[in-house]
Amino acid sequence: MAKLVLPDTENDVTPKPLFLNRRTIIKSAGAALLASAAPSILASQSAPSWLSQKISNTVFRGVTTDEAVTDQYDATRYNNFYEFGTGKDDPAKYADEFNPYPWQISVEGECDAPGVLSLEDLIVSKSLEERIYRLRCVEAWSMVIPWTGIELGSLLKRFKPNSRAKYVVFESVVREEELRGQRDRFSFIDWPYVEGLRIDEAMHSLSFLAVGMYGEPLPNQNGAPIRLLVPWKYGFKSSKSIVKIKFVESEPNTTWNLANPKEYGFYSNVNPNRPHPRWTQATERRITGQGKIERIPTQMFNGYDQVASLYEGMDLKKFY
Ligand SMILES: Nc1nc2c(c(=O)[nH]1)N[C@H]1C(S)=C(S)[C@@H](COP(=O)(O)O)O[C@H]1N2
Ligand SMILES: [Mo]
Repeated sequence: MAKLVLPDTENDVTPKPLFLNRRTIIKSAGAALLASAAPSILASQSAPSWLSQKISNTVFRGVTTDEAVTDQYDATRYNNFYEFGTGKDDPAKYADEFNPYPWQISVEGECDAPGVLSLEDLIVSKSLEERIYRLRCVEAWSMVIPWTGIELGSLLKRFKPNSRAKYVVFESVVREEELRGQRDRFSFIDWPYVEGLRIDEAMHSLSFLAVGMYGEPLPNQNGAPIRLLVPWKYGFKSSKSIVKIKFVESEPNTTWNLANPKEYGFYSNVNPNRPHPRWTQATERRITGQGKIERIPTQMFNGYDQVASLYEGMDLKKFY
């Protein structure tokens, strides 16, 4: 974490209203101030202008929280994105080796209207919303991040999943030339990075596809140009840089479950009562910025109780 500590120019955490204010101020003050006030996020500068504009014009906030929002600096410098390497600072360090635009997503499997769509096809006609979500990594750190995007379910419906569509699989990008983690022959991950949800989880209104964060297009290190957010599950379920969505009939194999089935289950709902075999999940280290880290209790479903009905009658220690 030491690398993330900024010069102590601001006190403690920036409360949300101040954060939002600052963003408005930064925006209206033009590029020069932007460059000095916020460390530049070069990766997002390759995003097409229609996308930047659509994101920065988004005013509707669908979901929010009273908690302090994590500084943009930290949320874009301390990442897990093994395609760039396993170090927390690898994704930001190597982000500009990846050129996500133009982008296509293929939607296939058990559905009546499969297709290959460009990012424009998916996003242009939709109205975006901002959602401030807690992100709880299975490693027991967490952040609070404002994302811009669309509900996953609203997008999935368009492809008309059929009655055999019981699960949805998400595949991340494979580009060995651009993603140095995929060139690493000692990598324990069999690329692509694959994740999945049960169809009712995918259709839940909290499941979200983001194209932006902090009012800007996603930086490459955070999963440009489009990534999933499933805020009641451990962070690794929130796949980055998605190229394929597939409707399937049976529970799919997923990257972390394959890597270590005892430690990482298919469901991976945030659960303070089920310790990871090597550490407790009862608490987490909340990263807010300026080097401030607070140890706080972890909440069941990461505090998103509205999903509890999805798991009625299931033993969540068995289906971890
Ligand atoms: N394709 C892909 N998606 C991924 C990962 C990854 O390594 N590859 N890491 C996951 C993990 S472990 C976490 S905690 C979150 C981190 O998201 P962030 O870096 O935007 O905070 O991304 C998830 N999505
Ligand atoms: Mo994670």
